[in-house]
Amino acid sequence: MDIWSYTQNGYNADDTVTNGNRFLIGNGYMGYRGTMDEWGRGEMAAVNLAGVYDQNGDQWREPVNAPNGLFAKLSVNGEELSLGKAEPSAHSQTVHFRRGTHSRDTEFAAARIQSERIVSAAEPHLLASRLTLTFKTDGRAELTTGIVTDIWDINGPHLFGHSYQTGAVLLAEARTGELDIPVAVAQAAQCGAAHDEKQEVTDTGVYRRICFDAKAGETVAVTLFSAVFTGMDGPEPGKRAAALCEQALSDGYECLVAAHEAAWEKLWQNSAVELSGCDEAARALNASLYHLHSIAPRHAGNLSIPARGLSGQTYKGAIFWDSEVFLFPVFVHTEPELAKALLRYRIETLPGALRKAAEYGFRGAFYPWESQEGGAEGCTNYNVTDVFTHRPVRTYFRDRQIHISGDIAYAFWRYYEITGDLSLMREGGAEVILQCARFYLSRAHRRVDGDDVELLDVIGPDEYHERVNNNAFTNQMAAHCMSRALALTEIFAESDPAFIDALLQKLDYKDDLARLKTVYPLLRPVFAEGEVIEQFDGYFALEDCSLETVRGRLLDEREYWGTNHGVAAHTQIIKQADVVAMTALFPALFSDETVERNWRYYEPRTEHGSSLSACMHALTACCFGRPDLAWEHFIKSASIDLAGGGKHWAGEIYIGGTHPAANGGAWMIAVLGFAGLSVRDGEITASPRLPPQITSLRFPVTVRGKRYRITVTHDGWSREEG
Ligand code: IFM
Repeated sequence: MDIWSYTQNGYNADDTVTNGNRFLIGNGYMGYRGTMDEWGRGEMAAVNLAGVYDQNGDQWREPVNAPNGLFAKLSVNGEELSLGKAEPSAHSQTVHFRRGTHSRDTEFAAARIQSERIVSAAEPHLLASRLTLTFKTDGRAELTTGIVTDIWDINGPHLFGHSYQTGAVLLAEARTGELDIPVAVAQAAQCGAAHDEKQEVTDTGVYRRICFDAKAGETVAVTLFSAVFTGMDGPEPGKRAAALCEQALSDGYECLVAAHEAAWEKLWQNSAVELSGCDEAARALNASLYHLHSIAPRHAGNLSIPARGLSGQTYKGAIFWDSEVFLFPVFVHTEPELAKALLRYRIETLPGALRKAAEYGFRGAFYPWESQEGGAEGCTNYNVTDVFTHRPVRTYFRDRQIHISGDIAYAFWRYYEITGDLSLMREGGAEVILQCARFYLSRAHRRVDGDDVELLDVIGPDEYHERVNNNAFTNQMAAHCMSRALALTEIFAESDPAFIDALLQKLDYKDDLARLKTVYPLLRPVFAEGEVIEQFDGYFALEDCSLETVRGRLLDEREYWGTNHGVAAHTQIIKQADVVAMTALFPALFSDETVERNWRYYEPRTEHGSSLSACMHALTACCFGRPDLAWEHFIKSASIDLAGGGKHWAGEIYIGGTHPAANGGAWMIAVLGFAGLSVRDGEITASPRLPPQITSLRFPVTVRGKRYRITVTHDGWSREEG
């Protein structure tokens, strides 16, 4: 088995949507779905842009898909050779993880179409593809290529006022409806055969029709270059896109691919986890890291990663807690500069979080549950549609999932712990933590009949139980955030008193600081050693039935299990790791016995209805020394996008796409779980807990500016510098 690529042989129309995700390529600036060269909106072909959002009318606000500059459809003697229309005698599709390429190989009666496609890892605005056409009959070949502006959107259209230019470089320009952001796509083509070319503008784009006489046995190569710029990249995106295409044309495809592959190789040198003993798992882990690298916004320095990556507009292209809790760990251990950039997004969106807290009548920073550009809250009050009535259902994710602010503070603190670098705190991280802590101070209640401090009416990670009191995970995150605010002021009081004094003064924080000291110890979840921790007040009183019982109550398989009338809401069945996630994120607080007790209680009661769930269970199983129990969760997390698992539709809403959190979770299980890597005060230790299927793990980590290579076997571990 080649652990660096994945190939699917044969064509099955039912795989169209899944393959769009499975074979995705991207570079953080844009993602190109794994569709065929000749496909369009019907097959969900899309060039999904990072950080450019638009709202059409009162539909959901979502990221913008750019026009497709790599479209290419071949006809021979008038017969269209399109997968899904003409029957292929053979077909395969491959994504190559090490090189970051997509390829297809399709045999029709009249010709064989092979293509390779890249979204350049070296030049964020550039895409290219090379088509190799081998003819089986003599005849007139017509390749229609160009820039297609009739594109797939979930809540679109988003681009208006299209204008086109023909010539050696084709150009399509349009503007978004809401914010009037220009989006420009250019295309250039090179054909290896003597040909005629006609160009035309239609209401679906600007095209060139490349016609030539083909001979049986002859192979013709056609190379396409496309460039994408938007108004977010600076002025005159059209000119820049055209200029980049001209440059690519003169550099040539081989040169672009060489630069692209070199950039990918560097990423792998920094991050590849060599897993020996199980090729299937090794490939799934490579696939996971591949997807993470394909969507990491290295070009920006202040963007984060949407919950479905760059695979489309699902979840409104928004940034969730997934970024800080599930994606950040891999980057902070392998590419700290990128981890810093992801957190910078939260610094820059702090004004949005302050506004949101104020809207709800609180002080401090309440981060959006689904964050878009500038910290705009993308989460609606009606985030689910009832499958029976087709009516929107009031959900409370936006208002009550307050653990988000603590999750963000947690990542800022981990960044400091692992890198030892306080510069991010100075750049705004300290302000983020202080404002998040202040939010919890103003959100908490103190009982009149006692000293307890409580967080009432919240939603924890388990979204099937809305509006609960004292969710253990939320209370712990809030307490941790408050305690980190205090720790930070102490660290700066020693190292840079002028900085912290000025900040506390600017934020008028003196009274809050005093309050934090008394409040946070009272908020921590109280539990006795080795006991099962109640997920929230009253959870144990809910009906304790099996997952199968609850599943059996469904009247429709797409029914939502949560909200008031959901089948899980009045039972102990939960959507995803909640208490288990708390024990995974705060291992020092819980003995192995407590972790195990809680795992054994909650795991059978967990639907794992979210792709975020498996990795938390695997991590904790490693903690209490049972990597064998972690294995199934590891495979599930790592192979999620290869297997095409996860939910694709919720009622009439498409919720499919890639699963970055599970991808990040797979790395966490391998490195933090199986290898037991831990970094405290700049010291690296490992405590191997390899499952029987794995003989060794070898991986790089970067700690306090130094790179190490860690090797873990069943007999122990070692580290080398460099
Ligand atoms: O952030 C998650 C949430 O925990 C469960 N629903 C999907 C979101 C995005 O992945």
